[in-house]
Amino acid sequence: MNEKETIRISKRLSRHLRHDPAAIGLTLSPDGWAPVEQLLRALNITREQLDEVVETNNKRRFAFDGTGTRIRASQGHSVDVDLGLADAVPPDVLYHGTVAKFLDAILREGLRPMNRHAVHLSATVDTARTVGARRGKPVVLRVDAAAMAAAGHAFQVSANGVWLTAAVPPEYLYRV
Ligand code: HQG
Repeated sequence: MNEKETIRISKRLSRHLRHDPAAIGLTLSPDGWAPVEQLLRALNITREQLDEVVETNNKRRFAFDGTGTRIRASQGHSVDVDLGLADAVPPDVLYHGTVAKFLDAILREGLRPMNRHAVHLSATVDTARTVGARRGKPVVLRVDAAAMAAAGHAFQVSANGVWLTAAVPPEYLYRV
């Protein structure tokens, strides 16, 4: 497949495995898994195409279960799933990429998960900048994750290395 085709399939997977499984008649398990066979039929793609998209995806957004018969998105859901991720000790500092127009609200009320299940945080400034750049000129915030953890806030890390937490109160946020 060419890159355009893999990106097109990846976008469809993101949509249906994170936000709208019902649109293609899919039901996710409570922990977010979809049966691979059913997904292939619904999207009219082959197992080889799916494997290639999963394997080459730049953010490794999707993962198969141990048997290879089920697939799920590793983060980013808006549908009600519980990925069952264990709490993890975050690095002392994490980053969040956003854009200037959200800054006043964020510094006032903190980071909220908006439509997703959790606030998404990055381990590096570079990654955060890329996340913010999806919406315009990126603005990067530093999150004092060590202080949050010490205060009892829980963190999880997704299978593809995105740090997740329920919310970030403003006192832990700093402009980079
Ligand atoms: C902002 C992509 C106003 C927040 C990325 C962001 C990521 C607030 C937007 C993943 C706010 C939500 C998630 C507040 C947060 N007031 N705005 N209190 N709190 N915001 O897309 O972090 O490519 O849900 O700054 O790479 O941008 O899909 O979150 O701009 O990992 O795999 O509200 O999605 O991954 O936007 O991105 P999103 P995000 P994928």
